[in-house]
Order: sequence, then structure tokens, then C-alpha cells
Amino acid sequence: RDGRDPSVGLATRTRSRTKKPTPYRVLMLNDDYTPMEFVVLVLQRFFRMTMEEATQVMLHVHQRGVGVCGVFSYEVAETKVTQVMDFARQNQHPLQCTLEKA
Ligand code: TYC
Repeated sequence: RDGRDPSVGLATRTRSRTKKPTPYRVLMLNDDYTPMEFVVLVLQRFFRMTMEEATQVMLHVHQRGVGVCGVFSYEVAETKVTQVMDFARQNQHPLQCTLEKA
């Protein structure tokens, strides 16, 4: 190994350089009409929270206006937002969900 071929030696790295995606927060927004139980159900169904976690996040959003459902890659975050909005619409609730760069 004389250092002239840049590919030689790279394979000996114990940690390869894996590019991590930019993280995005999925946010839940408060409104005056969506039932608390529905928000808890959404958090359990789409964000895999326990009833206790979901209740805590729902109450935070209810009191503060906005709360974090989770942090994901852009693709996953966008999918979650679409799933929540579709589910809320199907059930005729005005629940709003959005994403922002973490
Ligand atoms: N504010 C709603 C109510 O009083 C409950 C609610 C909580 C709605 C969180 C949306 O993201 C939300 N029924």
C-alpha cells in the first residue's frame, strides 16, 4: 500500500460514511373541534404511541397550540402528514398536521 490508489485502504474503515437524511419534525396543531379521543387515536395509530404518551402529547397540543408527533426523514414525515390529514378528513375533523425541518 503506497497511498497512490485512493480506493486502497478505504475498505478498512470500521465505520463507513453513511449519509443520514435531514430530520423533519411532524407537528400536530390544535383546533376547537377535533375530539380529544380522536387525536389520541391518531397518535397511537400513526405514531405508534401508547395511550399514555398519546394523551400527554394531545394535552400539550391542546394547551400550547402545537406539539411534536415525531422526527423522521422527509419522505416518512410527508407520508405521516398525508395519512393523518386523510384520516381526519374521512372522519370530518379539521385536525391539521404539518412538517418542518428539525
Ligand atoms: N382542542 C380540542 C378540543 O378541545 C382537542 C384537540 C387537541 C384538537 C389536539 C386538536 O391537535 C389537537 N376538543
